[in-house]
Amino acid sequence: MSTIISKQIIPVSSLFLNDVLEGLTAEKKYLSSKYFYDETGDRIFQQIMEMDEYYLTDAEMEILKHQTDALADVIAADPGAFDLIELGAGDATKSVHLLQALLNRQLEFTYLPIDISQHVIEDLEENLPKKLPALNVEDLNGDYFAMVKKAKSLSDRRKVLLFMGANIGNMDVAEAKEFCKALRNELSVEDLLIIGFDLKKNPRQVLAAYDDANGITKSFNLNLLSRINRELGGDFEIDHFDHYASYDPESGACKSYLVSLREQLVNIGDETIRFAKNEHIYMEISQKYALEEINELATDTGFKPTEHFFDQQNYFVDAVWKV
Ligand code: AVJ
Repeated sequence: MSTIISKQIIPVSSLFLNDVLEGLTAEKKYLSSKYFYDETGDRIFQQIMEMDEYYLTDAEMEILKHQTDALADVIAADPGAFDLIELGAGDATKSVHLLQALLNRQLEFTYLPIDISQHVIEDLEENLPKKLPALNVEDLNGDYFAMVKKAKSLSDRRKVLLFMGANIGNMDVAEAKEFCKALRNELSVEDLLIIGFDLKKNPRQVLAAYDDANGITKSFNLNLLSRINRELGGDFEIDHFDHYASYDPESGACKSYLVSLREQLVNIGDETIRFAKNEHIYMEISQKYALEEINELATDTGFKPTEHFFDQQNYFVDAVWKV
């Protein structure tokens, strides 16, 4: 016998369509960078991480490779079993080093990776057991908060949250504050957050990472227009848009835009969207922080910053925040 439980399923594409139309009919046009990561976007992001200009990946990799033991010490300071929840796990190439160190210590934990890319999670599901056969993995695909709540409902073990890779940079400072507050509300005293920030540095170096000579970041941004064409039946002429990146060393905001190279009409579903010549679409923020700003964010949102792990060049920091 089988029971059919009827539940309303909102297809991802209708959320995607709603968000796209909301952004492109707004007075100042914008699209959400969370939609960059379809299969093509995932591939282009891999290329970004391999670019000479994109210093972030190497910097954080150096931290995870060379300070693995110190990081593991922080996590193992509390002797109890735990859930290690990684928000935005990606392909986990960086976290693998930490996971290995935790396994070596024979700590009792389950790794729960979360990513907005379905494709990335499927990859991880297949490849992680090959790399780390002893690891207990439970995949959580979906929204960060829904998944943290779900993890809490699955077990009452203490939670160690990883939010690395400067993923928090994709929020502006106000959004980051709301996010950290909300995260804090989900956590209890024995829980831990390890969070990665890209630090303010020479403005030319920051800008180059988002305005690379080979146009990989440009194609990363343009891919979202192609994705709208593919999935929502849009008719963007990709060649009629250019990419523009800017960095403001004062605020630390690094922003990406697409610029319409001519006056043009674009159809998406039943909507027609008009672009003036040189009109821009705001695509993404990659916020950079000074250490004082990071600590302020922690204390303003109810966390206690306890340790900081830097790469040798001080490009990047993985901060440990306690509740
Ligand atoms: C994945 C959010 C860390 O902002 O540096 C890279 C995404 N965008 N190049 C970043 C990205 C353009 C990246 N994060």
